Amino acid sequence: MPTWSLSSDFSLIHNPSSVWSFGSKPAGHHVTGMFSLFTHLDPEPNDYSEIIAWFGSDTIWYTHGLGVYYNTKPMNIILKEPNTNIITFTANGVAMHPGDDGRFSVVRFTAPKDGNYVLDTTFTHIHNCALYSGVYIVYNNLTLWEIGLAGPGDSKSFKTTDSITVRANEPIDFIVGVGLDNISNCDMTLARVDIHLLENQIESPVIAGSIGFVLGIIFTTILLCIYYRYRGNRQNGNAGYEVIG
Ligand SMILES: [Ca+2]
Repeated sequence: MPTWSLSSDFSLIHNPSSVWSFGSKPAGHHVTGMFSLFTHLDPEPNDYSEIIAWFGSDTIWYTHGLGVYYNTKPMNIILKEPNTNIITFTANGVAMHPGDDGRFSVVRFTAPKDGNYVLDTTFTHIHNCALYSGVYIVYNNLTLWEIGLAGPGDSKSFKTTDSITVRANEPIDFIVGVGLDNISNCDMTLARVDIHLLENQIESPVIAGSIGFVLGIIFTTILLCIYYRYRGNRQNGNAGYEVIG
């Protein structure tokens, strides 16, 4: 079963990379605004260079906050910010932070093929000073899930009970916004996103149809053979009868 994991697939070189792209959506359009790609990757500039982040062209570390962050180490890293707040970055985890102007941080999954996809996601506040954040899952500008996080460590999960049918190249966006308090302070949010493609969901009717078609031809051929052999025997029988008669 093909599987994609936001944290396992994280690229330190390319954006987009494979099915994932990182970027933002503007404030004031809820979560359906135009997606803009982040443009550069920077390591934390002080003592935590193992934490890196993708930012847009107007953002660097400790400016607007808007980015997608990644802990490159297989262990938790506790980052003490210059303003004394603390963020616990989970081992090899991806985190998202909205902009101080209300822009949304977006991780976009682009479906590589038509199929039925299963989404398994968890969003968790990792700032010690966390207040309110909003998290969203949007498919083709249709909101599949929208919920608020409140306070340090708050965590919410979304898993499709069934699968959702997605066509090739359609996007599913995983989004973190400023939330109910309408400010971005302490909104750093861990994002675990795992996606599975169910196999043979689309192909199976085609295969079943092909098998049925082939069986139909074989069955028809057998019937025709029986019919012609029967007719042949009957004609021979008639001919014999006439000669005798
Ligand atoms: Ca907030």
